[in-house]
Amino acid sequence: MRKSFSFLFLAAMLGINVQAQEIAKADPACISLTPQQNQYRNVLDLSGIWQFRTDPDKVGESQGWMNGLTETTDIAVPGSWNDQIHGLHNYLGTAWYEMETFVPRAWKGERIFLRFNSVNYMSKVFVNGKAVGMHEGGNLPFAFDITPYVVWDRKNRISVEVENELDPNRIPNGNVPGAMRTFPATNYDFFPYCGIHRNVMLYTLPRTASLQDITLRTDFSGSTGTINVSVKKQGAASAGRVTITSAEGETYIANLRFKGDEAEANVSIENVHLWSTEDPYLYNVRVELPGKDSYETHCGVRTISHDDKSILLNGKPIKLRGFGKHEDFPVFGKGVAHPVTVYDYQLMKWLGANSFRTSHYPYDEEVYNIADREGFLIIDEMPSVGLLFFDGEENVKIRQAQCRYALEEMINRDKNHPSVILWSVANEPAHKGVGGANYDGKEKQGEAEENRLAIENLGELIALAKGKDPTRLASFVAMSGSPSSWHTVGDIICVNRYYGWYTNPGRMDVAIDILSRELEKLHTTYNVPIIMTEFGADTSVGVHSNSEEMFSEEFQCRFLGDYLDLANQKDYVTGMHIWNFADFQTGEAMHRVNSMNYKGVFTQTRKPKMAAHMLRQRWFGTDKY
Ligand code: BDP
Repeated sequence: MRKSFSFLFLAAMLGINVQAQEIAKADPACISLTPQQNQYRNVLDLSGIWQFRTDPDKVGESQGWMNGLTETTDIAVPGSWNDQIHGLHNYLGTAWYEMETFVPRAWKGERIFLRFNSVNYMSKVFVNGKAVGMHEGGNLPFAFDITPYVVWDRKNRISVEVENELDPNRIPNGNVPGAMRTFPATNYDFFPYCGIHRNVMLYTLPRTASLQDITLRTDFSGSTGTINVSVKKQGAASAGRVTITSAEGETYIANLRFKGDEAEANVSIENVHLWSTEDPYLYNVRVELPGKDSYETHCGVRTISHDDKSILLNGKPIKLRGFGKHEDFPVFGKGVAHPVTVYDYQLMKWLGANSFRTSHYPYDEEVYNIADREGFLIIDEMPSVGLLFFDGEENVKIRQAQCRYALEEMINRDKNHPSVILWSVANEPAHKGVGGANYDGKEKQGEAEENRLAIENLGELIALAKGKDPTRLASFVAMSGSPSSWHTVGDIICVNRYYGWYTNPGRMDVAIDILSRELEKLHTTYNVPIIMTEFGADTSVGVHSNSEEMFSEEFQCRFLGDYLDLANQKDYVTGMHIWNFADFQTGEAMHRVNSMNYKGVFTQTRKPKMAAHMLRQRWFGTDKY
């Protein structure tokens, strides 16, 4: 278990009175294998109505709230607290959750873990009044071994202290001096929902020996595929077995011989059935420590690479058609809402989309499982929106440490999904001169230092991603006006552009001309494929205009249509992701009517705007943008 050297710092931020006690920081190695129920493992989902109380003065720890919460309100877990509890919409401070559960007697003798799939932002977890660990950062799971804290003769009390205050050194950041003037003061354009956002589960791992991690890497040559399976275990087991089964029932078996806690097998598959967007074929993979533990997952055999113009899926150029999305729905906030997850896939298929980006943070795990089965391609993005590189190296270092941690968690969790093709290590790292100031090509004061830090730190994250996973692409998503030199760090170029909206508003002729010239320049300079990861226009549903004025449904169709037409003329544009799939909640700002970003092609409750019908006509059954 990794101990936290930064606990005192974190505790100070949480307002916790700390004695010189060590509190475990969650170990990213614990989250690699999603808990599953089988003959060796058990899972108990703790979703339901929990008890809740805010702690604005941060007195809970010193008053012992982990020993029993009083004056509570009901709260649904998972779900954000902001729009569930009246009066808490803008409350980002400390709050406590509590629930009680028996641990089944049959679990005695096993190792017992408690896993949270996402809590925003800082959490400290107590079992029966004892602190079992802490975690920083939302949108990714964390788990603790709670075996020593479990009681068997009565219910176990699980208490969680959570807060989501905005801070320039958090990921993503907020309360940044001089940044976007929104309330709450996020440095990003979506609402800072708080609380336990995804499922919470108790699960067991067999005590004598258990599988800790499985990494699947695939390749093929001619009609022969290979699945490389590398396995990490804990405890006493010297041998294991891998069984791969096709949908038609052919099986391939390989033995594992452990050296220390690691073993590897290469499984060859004749007449391999590849995974692709049109035919998302999956093999079943079962890893066993015979008589001790087993784990089952799925695998799509496919390769991802790129040439100078395209991303190549199984060696063939692919055009990504789709969206940037958000986890966002009325009342749920960022709480998992699987009917919405399922419906979103239905709608994307209806449109003929084949991909999306998990802007601006990793999504719930089921989202990736469905993508694997449905043949969607995912750009998996870390929660690092609006990173700053101009407020001094010390601050950059603090954020970079948190980025490394989130990157490790994200890749541990998502590395086996065939749907994931690219790791995005940041969305729109901010640039001091942004807003067109860089267009004159002259260096601004302090810019050389900012550029050095940006290239070094983004470059480090990309190198870490490629080191951990050499089978996928890695890059970051750049905003308009950020220095072109930053593009040297990624495998391919990802850019967000709003010409015709934030700049040259309404002037689509001018916008397309600027965009066309910029794309040419980027491609001739870097000679790599380009994905337009965002472009879009706020649109009020039901507002029409005979002259395609901004905010009308006609303007959104014109804007998106013009961008897509241009992309069809540029053979090095390998992806077009519209911003956004659906309207979503933001903070209050003069440019956000109703605290909403209305760039969705669907409304927040998934009603189509005119643009959705236009996209279906353009995309469904074609391979064009
Ligand atoms: C981009 C951001 C995205 C915003 C979008 C917009 O990446 O999060 O929502 O602009 O302004 O800069 O709509």
